[in-house]
Amino acid sequence: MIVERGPEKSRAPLRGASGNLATGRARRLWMVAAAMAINTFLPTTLPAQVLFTVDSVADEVDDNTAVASCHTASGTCTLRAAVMQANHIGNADITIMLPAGVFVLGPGVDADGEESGDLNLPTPIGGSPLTTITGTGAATTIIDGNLTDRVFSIAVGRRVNINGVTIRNGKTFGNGAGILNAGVLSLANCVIDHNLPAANYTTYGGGISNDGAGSALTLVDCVISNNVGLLGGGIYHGGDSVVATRVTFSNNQAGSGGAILAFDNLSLDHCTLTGNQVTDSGGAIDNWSDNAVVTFTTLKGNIAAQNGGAIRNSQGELTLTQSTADGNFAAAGGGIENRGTGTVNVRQSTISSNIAQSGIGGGIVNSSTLFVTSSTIASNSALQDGGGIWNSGSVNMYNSTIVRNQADSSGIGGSDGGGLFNAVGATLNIRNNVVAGNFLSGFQEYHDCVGDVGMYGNNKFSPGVGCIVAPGSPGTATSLESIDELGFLRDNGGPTKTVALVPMSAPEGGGIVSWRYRLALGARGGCRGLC
Ligand SMILES: [Ca+2]
Ligand SMILES: [Ca+2]
Repeated sequence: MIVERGPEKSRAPLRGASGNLATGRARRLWMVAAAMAINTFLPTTLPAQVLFTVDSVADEVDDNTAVASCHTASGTCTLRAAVMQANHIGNADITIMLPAGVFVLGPGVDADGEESGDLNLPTPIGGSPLTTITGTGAATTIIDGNLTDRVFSIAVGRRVNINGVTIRNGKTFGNGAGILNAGVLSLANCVIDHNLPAANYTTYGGGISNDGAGSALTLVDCVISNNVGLLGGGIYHGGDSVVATRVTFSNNQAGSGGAILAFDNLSLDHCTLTGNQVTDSGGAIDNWSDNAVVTFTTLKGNIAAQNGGAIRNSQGELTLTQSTADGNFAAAGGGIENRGTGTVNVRQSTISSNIAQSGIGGGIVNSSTLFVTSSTIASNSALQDGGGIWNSGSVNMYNSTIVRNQADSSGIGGSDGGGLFNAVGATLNIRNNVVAGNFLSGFQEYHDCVGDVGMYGNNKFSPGVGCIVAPGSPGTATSLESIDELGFLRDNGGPTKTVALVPMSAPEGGGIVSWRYRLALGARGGCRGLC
């Protein structure tokens, strides 16, 4: 329980110890220590801490914000009255406790104030107070915009924590139908559901817009679902940072970036992005940031009508580590499209069973810079060229496995590169890779590559099939003894599913552990028996 209290009394700065002062290094160290001690005990004025306990689900204003209590004309404390009073109380940390219930907001318009429509949290009057809104859990405390206005509007400089609530049914002609954040917002144990544009597809950030200098959004243990926006169905991120941990983005819709569209620092860790859809590109993620990091995350069943079923990297740099993109759909680049000036790093990850329904690149389309390290590209399918990867830029692949991908999926012919398609003039280098069991639909033979491939280290291909070795390549290209050496895509103990190479002299998973078996486990990080 937080008790109301005034500012703490200031303390006098500590004085440094008296006595003889050494010269030289010892004296400098003393001065540093003394400065640190003084800094630690500089006079401080902590903001007051205030608790408002909401006792009514009605949407009713505070009847006198000059009086520092949450109070309505009905003699209650409502969510709106508490927020209004938090805005007027000055430099004080406010905690607003919400009971279980559905808090339906009254009508408003995008430009309205704190008295109506969305709940405005403006720039603080002074200082940097923290406003905390705590519900009883997302299943039981629900703040509902009633599809008349957005739900929360947080201005620049405002710090807000929201915990244990559902925010739903926001609707706006502007951005951020659920939450428009220009401040510093942390969300935990939340659901952001079914927030919509008022005009057809003009809203940036159906669920949340995080935009403006200094804006930062942190999400932990949340679900962002069924939101709709033009850019970023779940989240539009044009601000400073978005950090999401254990967040599920599901069934959001947008023009681009079904789950999230990001222009600056983005971190997704242990997240799930599934069932998001776009009419353009980037079924789950559309990245424009120089610092997009996706770790321990699953992207599954996302759909882009154009490119990048799971991810489009439009520019900047996106790193996918220990993650899986599986079963995503697009016209081209069923899993990932990397274009423009973008760089994509795929590390210890699996790109599997993605489909380019009408174009090139079942797993990945790359026209810029792509690095694939200790990863698996398996069972992807393209209607046209490049079942695994289609490249017109620069690709470097290390210790990776490209298997059972399919090009020319309709079998009508004219398309090439079951595993890898390297366009004329493009660069594709592989080091210690297995590229095998790839095929063209309708043909009874394997088809691993089209185009020159730079070979480094030792590389294995389907029996009797190979790639054209780029002139001057120092590495070797040899064939597997049998295609039966390829195990199934499954859990072999790493962070994602992998394809093991089965020792021909023993049953899969047992018997003699040959160099091939070590090779098979390489997608877990090592360079296997090929180094
Ligand atoms: Ca009041
Ligand atoms: Ca408002």
